[in-house]
Amino acid sequence: MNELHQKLESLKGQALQAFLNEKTADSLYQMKVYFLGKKGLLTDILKDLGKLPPEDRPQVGALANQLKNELEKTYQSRLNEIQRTEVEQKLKSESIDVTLPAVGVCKGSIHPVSQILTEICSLFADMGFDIFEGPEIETDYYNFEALNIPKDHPTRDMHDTFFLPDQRVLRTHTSPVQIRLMEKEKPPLRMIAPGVVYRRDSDVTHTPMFHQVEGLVVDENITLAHLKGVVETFLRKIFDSKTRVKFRPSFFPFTEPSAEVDIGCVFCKGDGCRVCKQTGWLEIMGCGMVDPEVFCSVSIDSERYTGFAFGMGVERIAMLKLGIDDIRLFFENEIDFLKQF
Ligand code: 2U9
Repeated sequence: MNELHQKLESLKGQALQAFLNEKTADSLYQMKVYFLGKKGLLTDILKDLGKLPPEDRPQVGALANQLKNELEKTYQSRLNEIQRTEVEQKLKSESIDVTLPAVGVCKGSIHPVSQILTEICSLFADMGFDIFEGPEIETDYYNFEALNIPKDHPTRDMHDTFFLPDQRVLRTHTSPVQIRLMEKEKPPLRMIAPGVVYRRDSDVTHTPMFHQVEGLVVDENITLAHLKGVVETFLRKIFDSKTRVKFRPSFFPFTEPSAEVDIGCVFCKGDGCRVCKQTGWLEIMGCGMVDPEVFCSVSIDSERYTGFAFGMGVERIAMLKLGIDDIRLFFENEIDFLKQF
């Protein structure tokens, strides 16, 4: 056996061992390139073929070919084996245990703010109120001017308005709905306007978008007594039938006189707690008799007709009814929070 012959035999042993040791198709291929590739060990060994006596060359050449074929075969069968194992492992890991209990399908639920909004609307509907909606993008006229809030009036600051091009705004209250209705319909009117409104404000009790329900009643001989009756009835239905209700004088440009309405604290029942800041009272809504200037904007005769209006924040009512202390929870869409309701 000449030296070349020995080298080929040794390469065969190493290559067979290496092929059997490899565990992945990639590394097996690397090994094939290492031994049998163009720049591999076999090519290297055969470079010395020319140094052999001519009579030995055919025999060694044939041996090299035979070796190459054998190694190719071993490579292929090892590759098949690896691929089969890979498929088997994949099937095993992806197999489905049909005896496992089924994963429950989560049923959605109505958002707490929508639930309270629906409850508010249905209470007013029961009292004979119609429901109207309007656009969320409003003109300066419908959001401010027609409501007796002229340009440069200090109360505009309180509205924290989002301004849009062309004198348009995101409505800061649903009051434009009442203006649009009064332009079209003559009294008697008894309606509420639910919907989203926008103000540039954000903390534990304010979000840039929130829901309001405003109400309006216009007819001959409507008085503050009607306003008090409707507001008290509503609050005792939405909270507790024994809820204490208090009217405090206030100011709004669109109502005169105006009042803010407090209820006895729903948490401490009036004893004083953190939520009511030890006062025993919670501010819940605003209201008043429609200012004659507003009737003038919509050409309703304020000598003949009077009216009352009120407004409330839906999230605030939801927070008090459901015992939630951060308004932002309503808008975070956390399933664990929402599924409690
Ligand atoms: C017209 C005339 C009068 C609607 C009113 C309030 C008082 C009020 C606030 C409650 C909490 C807004 O969401 S809040 O910050 N609203 O206090 N709203 S009277 O008065 C109107 C509306 C339309 C034509």
